[in-house]
Amino acid sequence: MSEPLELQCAGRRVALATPCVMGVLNVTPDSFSDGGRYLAQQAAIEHGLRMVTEGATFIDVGGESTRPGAEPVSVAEELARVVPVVRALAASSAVISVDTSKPEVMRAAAEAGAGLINDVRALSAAGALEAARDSGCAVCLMHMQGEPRTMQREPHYADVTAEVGAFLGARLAACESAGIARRRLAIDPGFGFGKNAAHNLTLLRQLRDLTRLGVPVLAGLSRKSWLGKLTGRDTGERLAGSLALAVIAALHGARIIRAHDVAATVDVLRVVAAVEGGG
Ligand code: 9MG
Repeated sequence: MSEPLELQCAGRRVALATPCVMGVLNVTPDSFSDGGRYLAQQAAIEHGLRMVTEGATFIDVGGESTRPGAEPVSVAEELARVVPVVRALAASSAVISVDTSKPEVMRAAAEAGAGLINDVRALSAAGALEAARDSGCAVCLMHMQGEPRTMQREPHYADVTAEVGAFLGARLAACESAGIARRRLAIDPGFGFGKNAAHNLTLLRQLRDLTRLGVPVLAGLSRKSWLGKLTGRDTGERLAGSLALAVIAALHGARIIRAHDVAATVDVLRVVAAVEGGG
């Protein structure tokens, strides 16, 4: 089965004939400086608008960190962080994605104008399938082994690509049974989410296998800690490595690349599209 070249995001159809960029926008306490929540949100909105001008097709707004070791936040706190930013960016030309696993946040973000739900728990929380279905948003279903607090302790697979593929296939089926049409669905192997460097490299080499599930594949590779291990670089110095991974993922079939450095990632994907398209 070949994957479709578009994604239905609430009222909008997003073309994915060539790979595009999802810009990362974190609205978490490390982004709340001395100015407090309001100023942090204003800065986040400006940053989001900058990523739109740099060519992001999606902006992924997240209010709860999913880094290894991260602690959960309450529904009320996540709503307060995320909803004003989604509402402010919804009028932009990008599709606003909300990075959440909480049904209440999915519903409020959709109400505020989000077009995509990016769930690292693949709609496994009670009520999440129904909230996503009712929202009309597209959904990205991600694979994770374990939970962010502990997922990197001892990840284990017999065959990482087969296990990730089986999980994502089952979640696609659950979404369809719940009434979420396939044209609204994308999948993500979840690089770094309960995976060591060898698992991530295998998944990247075999990414094409996941496209056979028949929906667009999203890859989040930007600045991840396993890239730090490969290159010996700190977070702020991982641009070259992140771009290399973005190019490889696109060549292996990824249609959406989740990235911090939007302008540079848009450029490399334009080059990939020109080479692959023969243009
Ligand atoms: C929220 N988030 C952090 N990393 C991610 C990744 O690799 N994929 C997706 N879909 N979301 C992510």
